[in-house]
Amino acid sequence: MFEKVLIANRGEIALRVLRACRELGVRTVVVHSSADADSLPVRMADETVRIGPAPSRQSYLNAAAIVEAARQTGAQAVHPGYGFLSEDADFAEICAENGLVFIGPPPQVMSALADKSTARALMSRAGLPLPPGSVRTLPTVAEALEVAAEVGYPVIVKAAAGGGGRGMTVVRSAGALPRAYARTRAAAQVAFGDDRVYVERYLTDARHVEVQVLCDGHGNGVHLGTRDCSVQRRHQKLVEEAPAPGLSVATLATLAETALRGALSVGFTGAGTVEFLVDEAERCHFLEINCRIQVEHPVTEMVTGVDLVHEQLHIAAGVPLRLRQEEIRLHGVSVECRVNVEDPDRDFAPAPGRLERFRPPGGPFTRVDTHGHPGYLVSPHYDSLLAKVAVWAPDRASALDRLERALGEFDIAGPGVRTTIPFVRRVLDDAAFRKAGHTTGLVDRLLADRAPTGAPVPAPAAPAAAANQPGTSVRRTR
Ligand code: MV4
Repeated sequence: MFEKVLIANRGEIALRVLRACRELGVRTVVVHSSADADSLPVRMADETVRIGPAPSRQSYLNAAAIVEAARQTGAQAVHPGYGFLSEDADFAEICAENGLVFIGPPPQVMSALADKSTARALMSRAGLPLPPGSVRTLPTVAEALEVAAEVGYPVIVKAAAGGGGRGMTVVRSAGALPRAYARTRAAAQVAFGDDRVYVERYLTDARHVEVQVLCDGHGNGVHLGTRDCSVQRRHQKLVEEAPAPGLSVATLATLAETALRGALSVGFTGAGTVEFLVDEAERCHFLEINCRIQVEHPVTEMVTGVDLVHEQLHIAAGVPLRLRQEEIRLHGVSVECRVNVEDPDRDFAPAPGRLERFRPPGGPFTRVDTHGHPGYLVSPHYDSLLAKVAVWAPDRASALDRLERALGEFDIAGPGVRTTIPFVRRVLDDAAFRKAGHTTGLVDRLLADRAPTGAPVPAPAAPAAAANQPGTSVRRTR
């Protein structure tokens, strides 16, 4: 195992990785921006290095400064967390050139999978089912029209360099395609410096289901079951659960096996996520592979008992996989929600500020991953994720009840601070969601159901209102 690992991230995931390192007797170096000098991961690290000012470009995305911090401190490996440099093949390459282990797959695998069109071709070759569409990118609008006519409308134009919902446009008819095609290419050129696009049939009313895999550098791999991440707003997940509900045992097994086969076929190593869309007939369609630890990894940890960050560290250190597939058993249900400092009543606009009160939930089978604390100043410079609340229970209904209970305990308050908790509670209350009958359209439906701006907002049910505003004078007897 490594003696010292540099954590090239911030917030809750920096803490999560730090804790795994500590459990394995690995010393930690936390790099940070000026804005995070007083943050919990910095306070808890063995060593810290300030790598730049608040803006991410000059700090958490500053590869040269991170490599220099590793050199100065003698760190042997870099854990990139999620976001920032976690899926940057060039950064992985720079680490290798400087004698540092990048905790993730080899750079060539990362860059092959980062190109969604290449990923499609590779996975198709490995036998994974794809949404109908073109495997090659389409350099002319004529070819795009041809593919769209073959697969039928609606279609989705996707940037090869995109991913995670960035750089895609849904097109309902041939008349609308030329403009959407041109617009997607132009936007991709600006965002990624790469304007190649491809066309797929757009699958409506599907679920977003993903499979967690772990692969070592010796050709071994295991899958750790499925997660449903259909509850998304503008491709930001709000609620995630494991295992994916409402699917047959056969579908779940097929998803897990094909995902692992796909990952192993390209020499994937480390912790990865293979994303699928599952339609009403439970047909599965490969979307993309993510090469990082994901925000929603705790739900998989809670149903498998496997510490995914421990496994990432062992794999990166060259240790053969310590798990055999038959040892991985799924037990019960875990549901997680994200607590973002955003105002659901103002189109989820960032609502950062000083946390005058911060009291996370506790209790049985309740895990809170957060870097928040009373007095913490949430910076406007970064992602708005403040906490994740994940619960476990023997069955889905009990897990949802437990998450409701936990969210009711969460007391977060400060001037200008708002959170996504009230919105997540509407999701948990939704009848279709409760029955596991929801699709990726759930969030838009909930947002459309709301009173238009300017109209009186209906008062929420009394228990929810009271639980949402701890510290008000409302008190109910038990
Ligand atoms: C799709 C799709 C439907 N059809 N591709 C979004 C994230 C990225 N990994 C791929 N995504 C999607 N790709 C085809 N051919 C639906 C999604 C999608 C989605 C779309 C609209 C609203 C919410 C969504 C949530 C998950 C996935």
